[in-house]
Amino acid sequence: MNWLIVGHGALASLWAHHLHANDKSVSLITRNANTASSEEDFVLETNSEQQHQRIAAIPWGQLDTSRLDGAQLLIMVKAWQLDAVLQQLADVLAQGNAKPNAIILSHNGLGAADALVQRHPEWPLYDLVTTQGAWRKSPRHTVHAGQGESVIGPRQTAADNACAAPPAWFTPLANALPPLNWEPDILVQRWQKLAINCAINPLASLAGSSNQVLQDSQYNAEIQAICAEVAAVAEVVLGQGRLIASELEARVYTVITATANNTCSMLQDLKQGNPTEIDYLNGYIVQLGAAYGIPTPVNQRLYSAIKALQV
Ligand code: KPL
Repeated sequence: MNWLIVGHGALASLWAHHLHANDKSVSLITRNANTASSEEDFVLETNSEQQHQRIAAIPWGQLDTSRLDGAQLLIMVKAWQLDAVLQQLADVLAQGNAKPNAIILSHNGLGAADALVQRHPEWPLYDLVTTQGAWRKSPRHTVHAGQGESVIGPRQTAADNACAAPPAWFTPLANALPPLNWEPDILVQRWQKLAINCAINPLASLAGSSNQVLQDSQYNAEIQAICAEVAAVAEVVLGQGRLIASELEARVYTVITATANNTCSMLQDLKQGNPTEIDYLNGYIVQLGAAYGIPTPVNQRLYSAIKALQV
């Protein structure tokens, strides 16, 4: 089974490491268009223990269609990068008859590359939602700082009936980095993760601290309000009773505890001077709220505060 991992962030490296350590054929697809394929030394640090692995790195320019045929692509890029990456993939796929087994997308937020995805109903698309917490000490050194959990399922819209059984590649992926569960109704899980990120990412980023800071009771009211606003918007988009504000809140606190030592991805982005995913998180809620006449003042305030920090 051939796994191709697209992404340069901590989570892409984390999954590449775990698949490789489980004897899977894994290659990282790199940004550089014209350099040669090579094997590179990557370090994964878990509980202060370092594990070194040599993982194949293939530049996009060298990615011929034969490598894509029957492969599982795990695309772990930022929400704002997804459109360009999927366009690049569409261009490579258009050069031949290659059919990937699976194109698995994993990023924070909702709404990324929706228009492009709709133009490719033939793609075998899946969404992976994870609360694993990881950060990069350097481009090839990743720290696994928070033991989260993951779910994966077929991409679908609110109108679809989700009933698909897990494909053959699911078990090897689940064994590589557990816990990973199969979830036919992945859309509702994406919304739950959206609420988690709408709360943790901007609040921890504005505090300039690891997720632990949100265990302080001074954040309770804001976390409650964020979850209530997300649930109100979700009620219109997903239907009544699919997201319950109090359950979202409980999940936020579970993830805060599990990832207390992690620096959230938004704060990592801000520290590195990169764009954040705020448009696909609180920005997405504000946009839908405006479209459906649902007030979202707390998400709006956090959205504006993070936008003001972005270079
Ligand atoms: O998804 C995350 C992120 O940082 O983006 C969490 C789960 C909140 C971990 O920090």
